[in-house]
Amino acid sequence: MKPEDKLDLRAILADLDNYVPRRRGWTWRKPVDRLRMNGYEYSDCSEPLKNSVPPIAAKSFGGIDPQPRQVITTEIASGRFEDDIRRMRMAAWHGADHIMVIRTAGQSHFDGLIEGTPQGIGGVPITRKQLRASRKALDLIEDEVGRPINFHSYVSGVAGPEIAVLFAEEGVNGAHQDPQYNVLYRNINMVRSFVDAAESKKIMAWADMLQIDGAHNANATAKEAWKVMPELLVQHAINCAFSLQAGMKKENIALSTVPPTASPAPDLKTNLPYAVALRDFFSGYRMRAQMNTKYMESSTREATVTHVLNMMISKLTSADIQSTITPDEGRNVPWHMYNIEACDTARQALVGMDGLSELVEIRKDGLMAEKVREIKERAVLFLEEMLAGGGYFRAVEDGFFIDSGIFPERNGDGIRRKIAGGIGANTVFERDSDYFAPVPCHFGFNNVAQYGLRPDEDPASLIGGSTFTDRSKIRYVDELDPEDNVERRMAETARYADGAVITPEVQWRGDGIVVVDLTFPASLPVSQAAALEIGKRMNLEDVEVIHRESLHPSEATRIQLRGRIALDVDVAKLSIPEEPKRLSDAEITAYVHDHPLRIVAATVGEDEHSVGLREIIDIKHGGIEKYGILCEYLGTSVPVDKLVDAAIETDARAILLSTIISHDDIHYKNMKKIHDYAVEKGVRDRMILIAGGTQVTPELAVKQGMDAGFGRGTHGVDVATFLVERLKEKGN
Ligand code: Z98
Repeated sequence: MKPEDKLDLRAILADLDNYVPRRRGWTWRKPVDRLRMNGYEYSDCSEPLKNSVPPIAAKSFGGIDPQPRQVITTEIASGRFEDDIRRMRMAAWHGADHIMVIRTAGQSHFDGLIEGTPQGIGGVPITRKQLRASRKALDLIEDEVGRPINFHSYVSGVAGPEIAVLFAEEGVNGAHQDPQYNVLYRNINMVRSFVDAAESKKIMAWADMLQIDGAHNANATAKEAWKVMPELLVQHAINCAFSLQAGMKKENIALSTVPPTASPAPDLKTNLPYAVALRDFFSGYRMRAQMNTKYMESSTREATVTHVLNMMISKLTSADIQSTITPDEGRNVPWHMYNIEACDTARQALVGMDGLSELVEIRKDGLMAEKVREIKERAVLFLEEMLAGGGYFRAVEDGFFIDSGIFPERNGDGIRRKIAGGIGANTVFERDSDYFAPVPCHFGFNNVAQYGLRPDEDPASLIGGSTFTDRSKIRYVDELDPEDNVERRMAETARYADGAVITPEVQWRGDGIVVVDLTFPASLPVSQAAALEIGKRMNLEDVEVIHRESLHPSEATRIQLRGRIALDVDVAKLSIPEEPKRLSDAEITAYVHDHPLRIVAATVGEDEHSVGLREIIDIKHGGIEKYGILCEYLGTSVPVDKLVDAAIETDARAILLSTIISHDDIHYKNMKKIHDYAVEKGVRDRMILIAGGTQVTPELAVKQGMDAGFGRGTHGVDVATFLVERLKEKGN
């Protein structure tokens, strides 16, 4: 795959029934000891990518894109896997190597494996076809970026074990699995959930998948998230202990940690001791750090502030995986740009904090010690009370979890589930003494001895193997839904398939969605109504306000609209200006160092508008003096002959003349005059003449005898690039 070529969806869908995923299991980044890039030394970075889009600021740092040591997660699940894989490619180029997909319609509600069809349900149904197409695309993408990409989904609901098998077969590398999630948030029977979890975890262990637990959901659900701190530790503990029992390796068990509070609360005072307490209790386990969805509203800026503060904690306490899901999920507009922005925030912030632990140390006394101890004590007491009261199931019946008080305080409003209630109640039976299941990695009792097998032999050998050992046994079912399937969707957007005609999009090819940012000098309700009206008059369809922010109760309100625009563009008919060629700062500086260069500059004629010219010269905003070019600014309204004479006297190689006034084409007339005068003086060949100004059209300036003309939007680097290139052409 070449960077300039789009993902070939047809090729990905072709022969999918025979595609074999490359590997099983999770992959961590490869740390590099003392990575060197552009003269910097990094302490906590990993192997760089082969291809990437570096952070925007990298242009000032030789285009470097150092990769932090943490795995970076993003969740991509727009409901159309054919579009998701394109976004996966974008995310990988922006530093993500852990891609999650989830049904938007609640995976846990499915009571069976969905093969072949989305059954008209929204979201990504995680069918075999969708998983396989995504994994196949990711295999291409990981070659392109030069780093393995972990593919991840969720093992939950009463179909959990079947889903785990599907994931193991299809090369899914990680999954959320936590029976408490089913119990508390999806009202699935607790006994059934734990039995299913044992089975699922066993399968996940076979596939060497990384597991993430579900404790973070308590944060998102609780009335005040910081009050569930003690029980979060208990929830983590339950899932960790249970997972070990089911045969998972400790290093494949990740805690989903979420800082319980956010600014404007004193964020670090709560979140940092919490993170420290967690790591004290759970050393040896992996930490997957995620933001708290609870506090995310529609402001990307606010989400970014919290995200970065959270990442400081991740750095200080060495999280292994940094999730970027919340900044876009929290906004409820998980669109291309928000996914990518969040990945960029993580990559850049983590790299920016490189070496933090070599510079500062977390205190072990004072407020920190007090808070850590308090959280731990509350958690231990919670666990003890749970055990004393009859154990986990009983505690759930008694509403121990997600109570709005901070333990030991209780407000009696916790989530309560009945041990004999919920979905899948009474579906668990004791195995008979001759129980036998011809499957590998089965949890618990399996009477293989009755068929003469040793405990370490694969029970499936009795029926000629299983899908885990023989892929030909996997039955691949294509989509069955005649309406909602990839072929149908591709036919509907065929117009946009090859990129010859394009329309804006936020998540799906051809969705035509645009976002409009408007600020009105009015109150919030007035501005909102006005924005919708403007949206309609802009001919946007399905206009909706997605963000509102008061700048002042009466002076101004900012509104973001989304709407659909029924416009597209034929690329062949566009006149696409060539990107201006720019030399790097280092190249220009090196050239000027080796070939000292002096210029003179002035506004000419009756023109007093000097600001533009001075910005081009002045070092402050990147003017050409920063490259070591000696600039003689002669002032305003300088007669053209004086300008040329001054250039000759000072042995300058170039003249920069600036002119704004354009009535009667006076600016072009002055250009012609200066050219003629330079010819008359016999210096035109040696001298480079450059004219600039808001009304200057480069081609017309050249016609008047200039070497170059620069109009609106010119920066010092453009002028300096031209000077250096022209001097090189002239053999200096
Ligand atoms: C995250 N997107 O952490 P439904 N099991 C567990 C979960 O945490 C979840 C599911 C299953 C965020 C949080 N978490 C979302 C332990 C979901 C999926 O029923 O499909 O919504 O559950 O990545």
